[in-house]
Amino acid sequence: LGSFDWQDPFMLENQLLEEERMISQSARTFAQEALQPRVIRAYANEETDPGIFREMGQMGLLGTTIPEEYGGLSAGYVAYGLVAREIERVDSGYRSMMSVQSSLVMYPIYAYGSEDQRLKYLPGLASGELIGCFGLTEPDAGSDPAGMKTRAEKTATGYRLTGSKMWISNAPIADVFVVWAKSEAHDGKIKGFILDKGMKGLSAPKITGKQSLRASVTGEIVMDGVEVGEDALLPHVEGLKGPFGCLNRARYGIAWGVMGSAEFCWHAARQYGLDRHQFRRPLAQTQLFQKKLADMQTEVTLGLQAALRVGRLMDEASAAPEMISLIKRNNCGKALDIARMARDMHGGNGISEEYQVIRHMMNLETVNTYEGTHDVHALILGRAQTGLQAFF
Ligand code: TGC
Ligand code: FAD
Repeated sequence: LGSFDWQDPFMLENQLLEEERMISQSARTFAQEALQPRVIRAYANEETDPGIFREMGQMGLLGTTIPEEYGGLSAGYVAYGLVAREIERVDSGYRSMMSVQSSLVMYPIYAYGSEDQRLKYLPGLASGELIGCFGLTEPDAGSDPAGMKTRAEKTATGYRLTGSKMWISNAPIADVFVVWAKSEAHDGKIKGFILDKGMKGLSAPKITGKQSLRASVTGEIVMDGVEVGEDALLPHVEGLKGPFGCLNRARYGIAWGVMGSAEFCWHAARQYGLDRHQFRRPLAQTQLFQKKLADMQTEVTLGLQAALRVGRLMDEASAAPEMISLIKRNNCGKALDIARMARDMHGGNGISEEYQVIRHMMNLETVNTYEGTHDVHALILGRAQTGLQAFF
């Protein structure tokens, strides 16, 4: 029989290719050396350092799946997931910055854009010189994006966009805005547009007072008759499958990412239990504490193995969106349970920024909600197994 590594019970490491192990290791070194030292202050002050995009770009962590000719790494989806796990081990907000740029901005420009659009935007986005955001959600259209009100009217030379987007990651510091609107020239179907910072009528006010994901800036996108040329339209997709094609990739990455956050909380709780003595023995020597650690270990191990399985299928182009809903929903929910448990196991110290578990817990409240809430993914899975639509 083999040996048992408590940190890696199913020997995930052994299931990775050499290139994947190297990308994961360099993402881990970067996250621990460049991001970990600044996250506590950034979160406390609700500050996002835009320079992080350039640092990530230099490390090759933006657009890892995009071909090298456009500045990406031409790596697979397992490698992308491993990067998300390492960044989110530090903070879900930093992973958000990376995954919006990679899956929600670079991917649609690569997959749905013209060659001119690819050449104009992708190298700058890959290096982090340009920062991107993705506008789908609106004040009155969150879980139901088909209800969006943003409109693109045809003009002589292009389109005029009017509407507003809400809860948009990176928006206040973005140079490039991928936004989705109902286009009158396309029978009211949803089309994607690329807008540039500074266009007349375009603004992105910051949303302040967030108690979650504070190291990642969030804003609105206000489009007050923004005039764009024909070259702003993403030509190769139409309908909700455009934004959903991007969300499939981002949701998949989140399923890995939250496991990084959960691993941080689990390891912190274990160490705290070994160090902290009550009733003349370490907390880790009590049955209740060990049961909680066993639950955390079990859920992280199963969640990572499931993410790896779906990643391998993504790399074979045979993953179905429902598989992604299953792991996004499960892994976010389990990570949130683990973070709440770790917070409790730290006692009073658990509410202090110094121990970091409460920051992860607060962040995971957002991650459980965005990119399709926990319940919306249940409805997607319920529809797939009953054939019955329960959204409305
Ligand atoms: P439905 O009728 O199911 O589908 C409409 C059309 O879309 C196609 N489709 C998909 N295509 C590719 N991948 C998927 N996952 C797809 N899901 C649906 C579908 O085939 C159909 O195509 P066609 O050609 O037949 O028209 O649409 P519905 O309106 O009933 O949708 C319901 C529901 C709940 C599934 C959907 O609207 C949903 O997933 N809602 C959640 C919204 C959401 O996830 N928003 C995310 C906003 S972005 C974000 O949160 C970024 S945070 C990033 C960060 O900071 O990290
Ligand atoms: P609602 O849709 O109003 O849902 C409220 C509650 O009702 C939830 O519990 C939900 O599960 C439940 N519910 C909804 N419909 C049903 C139903 N049919 N049956 C049962 N229950 C239902 N969006 C972007 O486009 N780009 C971004 O970059 C982005 N970044 C974000 C960053 C942050 C920090 C946050 C908080 C959000 C971000 N979002 C972004 C928006 C996010 O995707 C939405 O918040 C999410 O999709 C939920 O929409 P909503 O907030 O309108 O909630």
